[in-house]
Amino acid sequence: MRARLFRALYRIRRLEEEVARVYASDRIKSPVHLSIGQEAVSVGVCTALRPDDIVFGTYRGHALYLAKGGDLNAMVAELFGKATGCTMGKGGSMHLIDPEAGVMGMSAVVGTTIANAAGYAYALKLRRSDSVVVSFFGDGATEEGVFTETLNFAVLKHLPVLFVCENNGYAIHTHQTRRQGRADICAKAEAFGIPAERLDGNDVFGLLTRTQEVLKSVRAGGGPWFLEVSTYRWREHVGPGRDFQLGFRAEAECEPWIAADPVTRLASELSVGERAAIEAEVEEEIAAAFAFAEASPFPAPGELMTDIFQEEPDALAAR
Ligand SMILES: Cc1ncc(C[n+]2csc(CCOP(=O)(O)OP(=O)(O)O)c2C)c(N)n1
Ligand SMILES: [Mg+2]
Repeated sequence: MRARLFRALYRIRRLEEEVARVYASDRIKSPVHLSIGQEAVSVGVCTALRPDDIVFGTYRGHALYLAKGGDLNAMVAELFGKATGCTMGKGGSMHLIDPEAGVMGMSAVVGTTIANAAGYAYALKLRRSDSVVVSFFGDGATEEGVFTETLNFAVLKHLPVLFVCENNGYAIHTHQTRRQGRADICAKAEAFGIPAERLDGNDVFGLLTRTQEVLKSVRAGGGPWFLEVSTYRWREHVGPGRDFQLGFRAEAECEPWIAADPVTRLASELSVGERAAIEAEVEEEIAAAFAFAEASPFPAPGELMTDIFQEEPDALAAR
């Protein structure tokens, strides 16, 4: 399991470092919200999921997409705006989707996919499926009305949904304590009658184990559960660089998170040979994905207006 978790973490870290490196070349056609520093949240939780379980995420979704098994080539091609991308080059980094892997979508609009996740969970329940849905969102999203409305609906309908709040302390440049009168996100969930607990986002084993335990209850019809996972964003809110020079947070605040980085920690716990083999495989896979994206065509001009909205059934039938 250690090698598997290291591989998943290292793969996401290196992919995003490559995205950051290539970004200046303008090959990447959409804004990028990097998860560097936050990878263990997606990896810990998703490693506990079955392939037929479903996830919904946010514009900061590279880690989630890859941790749940989303196709790497289609992701990089999507960032390049190519026709081979996971939304045919029309969604970019903020709208990754891979239905076959159970990655049902991400959105640039803060909070929206929380309700989408509950809707999907409602459908699963009506179909008597024992798959579960995991809804990932940030601490800022808990200030949106849709968050509270969805929690209330989920608990009333006893939905098979796990809410995972990736609390990185900030919404863009504003700290949680300057945005929330009571900076206690678990308390918000508990107020609706949902069991909630706070976990360490650098403890990938702890996240995996606790998610496995919690999902037993969610899968068995026990209703929603809530995890608030403490984590930290190392880079700027959007873009490839750092933002400590802006003055809204001190670089010293990041240092303990870097010191506890699970990518480095797990690497040091593997044998030299095992680590080198994993790293070489991952580097090859990432290089191949960038080459695939580079070689892929842009969508044809005639594709400009296709696949951009769901037509009404009547309009489809009239064709
Ligand atoms: C409905 C809505 N309001 C505001 C924004 C602008 N916005 C983009 S990201 C963001 C911060 C969200 O912070 P958080 O939920 O903590 O996620 P993080 O970026 O930290 O991962 C805001 C306010 C938006 N995209 N959508
Ligand atoms: Mg945040």
